[in-house]
Amino acid sequence: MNRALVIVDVQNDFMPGGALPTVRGNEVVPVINRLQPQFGLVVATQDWHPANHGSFASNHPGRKPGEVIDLAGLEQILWPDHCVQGTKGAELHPDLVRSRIQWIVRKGTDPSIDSYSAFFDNGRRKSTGLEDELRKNGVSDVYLCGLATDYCVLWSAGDAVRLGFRTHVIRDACRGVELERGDIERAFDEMRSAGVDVVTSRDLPAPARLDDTGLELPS
Ligand code: VGL
Ligand code: ZN
Repeated sequence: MNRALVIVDVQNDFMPGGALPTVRGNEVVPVINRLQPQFGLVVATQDWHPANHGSFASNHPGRKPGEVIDLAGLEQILWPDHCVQGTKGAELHPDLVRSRIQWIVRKGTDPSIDSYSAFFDNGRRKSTGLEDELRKNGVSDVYLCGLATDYCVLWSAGDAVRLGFRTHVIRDACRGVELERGDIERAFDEMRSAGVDVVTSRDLPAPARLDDTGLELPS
C-alpha cells in the first residue's frame, strides 16, 4: 500500500472570520501538521477563483449567498466572494506546514463552473491532474482532510472512490460550513454509504517506513 495525504482547501477564507467560514476550521491545522510526517506523499488543494467566478453571488445581480441557480447547466449554490486568486484569503493558513507538500492543485479557475472536488470540476468535464499525480506515485490509499467537510472534502472523497482508490477521510482533521444544521454529519453518512472509510487521526495505521525518496518500504 502506498498512501497519500490530500489536504483540501486549508485557506484563510475558510477560517472563522474569513469570507466563507467553516465551523472552527482553524482547529484542523495542528492535526494536519501532526499527520503530515506519516505520509510519503502529501499534496494540497487550493480553491483559486477569478473575481468574475460564476459561484459568487456578487456576479449575479439581485442574488444572495445561499441561493441556488443554474450555472451553465449545473445546480450551483451561490457563495460570498472567496479565495480570489492572489488575495490573502486564498492563501493557505499561515501555520500549515509547507515543507512536505509536494504539489498544490489549484481548482475553480474557470468562471463558468465550480470545482469542489480535488479531482474534477463539478461537471466532471476537466480533470485537475491529481489522479495522474497519484497514479504516477503508485498510490493505492487516499487519506483526505481539510475544508469543507460538506463540500470539497465530500466531493473529493466521492471521486476518489469512483476512481478506485481506497479512500479514507480523517474526520477530526476536517471541518464543515454547516449551511443547514446537520450538513456535516450527513456528509459523513454519505461518504460512508459511498464506501469511504471514515477514521480519526488516532486510528491511523502506523506509518510505513519510508526510503530516502519518500517511497514506502515493504513491511
Ligand atoms: C468550498 C464552497 C465553495 C470548499 C469551496 O472548499 O469546501 N466550498 N468553494
Ligand atoms: Zn469556492
